[in-house]
Amino acid sequence: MSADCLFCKIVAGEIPADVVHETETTLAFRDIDPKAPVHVLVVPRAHHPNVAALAAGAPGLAAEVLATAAAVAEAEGLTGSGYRTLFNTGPDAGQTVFHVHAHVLGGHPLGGMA
Ligand code: DGP
Repeated sequence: MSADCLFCKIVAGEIPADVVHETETTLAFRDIDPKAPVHVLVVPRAHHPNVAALAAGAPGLAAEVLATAAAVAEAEGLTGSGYRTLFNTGPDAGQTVFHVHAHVLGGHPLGGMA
């Protein structure tokens, strides 16, 4: 756990979240400011600041985050219509919480990438 990390506090249960899926190593919860009908964040329980650090330091855990994202999409009924999984990395991408998280977005047409 990293001090003053919002998502570490959610993982620890110190801050409430609408959890939709969890595994031994990952947690998935609804985004507080959803950008689509389904907007779920998937985090590893362990603190890594971004996806590059996660992939370099714990590639198996990176795969588990992606597997949880796929399980969330399945559970939310998105696999037929499609969905988007994305990681923002750094300020130019709009990353605001520096505990790596996959956004899982779907439930309506998402349009092209910016
Ligand atoms: P990003 O911009 O990629 O760092 O995404 C951070 C997301 O985290 C953003 O979509 C809003 C969400 N978020 C921020 N604070 C909270 C919170 O306290 N609870 C939940 N569930 N989501 C949060």
